[in-house]
Amino acid sequence: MTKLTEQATEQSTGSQPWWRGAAIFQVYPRSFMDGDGDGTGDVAGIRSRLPYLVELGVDALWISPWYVSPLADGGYDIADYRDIDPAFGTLAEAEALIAEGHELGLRTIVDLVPNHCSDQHPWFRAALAAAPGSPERALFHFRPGRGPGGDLPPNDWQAHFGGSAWQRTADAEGRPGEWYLHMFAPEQPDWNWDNPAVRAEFESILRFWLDRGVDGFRIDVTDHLVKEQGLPDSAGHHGRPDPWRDQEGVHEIYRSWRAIIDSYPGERVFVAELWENNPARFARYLRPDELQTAFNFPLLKSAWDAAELRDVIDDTLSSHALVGAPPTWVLSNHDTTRHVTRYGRADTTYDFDRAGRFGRPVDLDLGTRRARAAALLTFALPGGVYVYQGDELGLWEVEDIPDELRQDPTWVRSGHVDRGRDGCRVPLPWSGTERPFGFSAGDGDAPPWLDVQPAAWKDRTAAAESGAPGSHLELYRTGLRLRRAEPGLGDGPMEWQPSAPDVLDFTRPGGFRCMVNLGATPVALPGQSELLLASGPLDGGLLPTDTAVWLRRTE
Ligand code: TEU
Repeated sequence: MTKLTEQATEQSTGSQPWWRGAAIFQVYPRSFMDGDGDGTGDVAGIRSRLPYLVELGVDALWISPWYVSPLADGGYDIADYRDIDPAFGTLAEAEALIAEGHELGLRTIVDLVPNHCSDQHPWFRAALAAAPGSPERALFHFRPGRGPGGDLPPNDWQAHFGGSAWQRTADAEGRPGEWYLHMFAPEQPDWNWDNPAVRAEFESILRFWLDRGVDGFRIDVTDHLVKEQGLPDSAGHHGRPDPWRDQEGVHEIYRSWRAIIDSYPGERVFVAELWENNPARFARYLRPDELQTAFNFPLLKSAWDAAELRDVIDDTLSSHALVGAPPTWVLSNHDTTRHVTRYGRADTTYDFDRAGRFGRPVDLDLGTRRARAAALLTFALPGGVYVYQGDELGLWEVEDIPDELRQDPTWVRSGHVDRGRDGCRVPLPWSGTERPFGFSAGDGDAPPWLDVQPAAWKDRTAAAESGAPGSHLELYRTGLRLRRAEPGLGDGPMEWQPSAPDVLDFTRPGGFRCMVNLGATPVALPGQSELLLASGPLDGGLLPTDTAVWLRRTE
């Protein structure tokens, strides 16, 4: 492993920036590793596992929010953007983590949440205490209500977590007053990005973390910051972007951020979280003077179906090619059903309304086999790749969480219809045969904050899988190591090979070839090729169903 200083020297001699082909590991801090035994994952826990991430073979970690937060939305409700929540540790520990990562050749990307803050943020507390029309309220979107007595929300926008996107305020005597906008939970008021003070504050927050050595920012709901002037109803809004997202003005913000990040040494990067289906609209965020990369969802949303995956891959390549940005590939994250479970159901498409899918039969062996093949597929595709914590262990969604333990606000906000995202946020199993499987170290012995690990995870701990031939973890380690060593992988071209309709078959430079069989019957492997890696057992010269191989041409 080379230190980052040495890598920077190599890069300055002409190779591509690291982020064009990086493997990035997502840490959800609450559930990654608890270093002090209080049952909540923390910065000390992440630091203790940096060697694990080095051995896994990733280039960077992206850390979901670790800032001061009441955790009304798992940390995506920030009360202080410049400090670490005491439950997670201290700012000094965060700085130490960034520095230790660099020593080990690992970069750190932090999560920036600029669309909204926490209702406990001092600026929002001040806004609530101030009068309508005050400068304090102008930092957010406060409006009088409609209808008699202002009893109706100012417009018809719906919050993503359910219900109206507006919350009514009350004064000290309990008299109802203005409403404020929250596109997510009521505890997450939206900032008013038309206000120069908000822009200045976030530029300062960017510099705060850049000064502490972070290598980049993942930007939460990238397209939401600017709202359409006048906050019009969404009904009858046909033919234009939704009034709460993808407004022209958002691009100016990202151009100014890009100038800031480029003024710092090293190759620092933005990652845009973008749920945008229109390829041309999507690409606009990745123009050369805006954000360098996006966290890209189409593959995650695609069924386990060769034709659909081929289309998604082609569309992803062409939308990124419009602006010369590197594609990225994602199978799971902290908001979505773990893909071992998704691929183990009869219907493998992603379900936005997860309520409909919950509790349907899952064949975990099938899902695991497909997840292994999908890992080799994503590692072989052009561009960057994301690994969500636990993907590398083959963890599945925990669907049998007792209702009273559910923490995700979507559960309550949806009127107990959407069972939420807790099932992919269960504390990781590290070692041992008993729950909590080494999740907590240190003096404390508190149970995990979400104490629902399945007993069967005794076979899915990092310790159990480490060194075990054929384990999920060893497949990831070998795959990521080969990916790094293969000059044709990461950023660069790919070429589809003629194949049966249910087979994905493509080559990369240097004689590298990836084949994935999604059909019902085994297919013949090509001659004159050396086997580099297989996601599962091969059947002589045949590639079985739901299996992927990496090959190299030998002629
Ligand atoms: O998610 C953005 C987002 O659009 C999600 O609401 C997504 O559609 C949903 O979770 C799918 O199930 C980001 C964060 O990743 C998420 O954790 C936060 O809750 C949300 O923003 C608000 O900050």
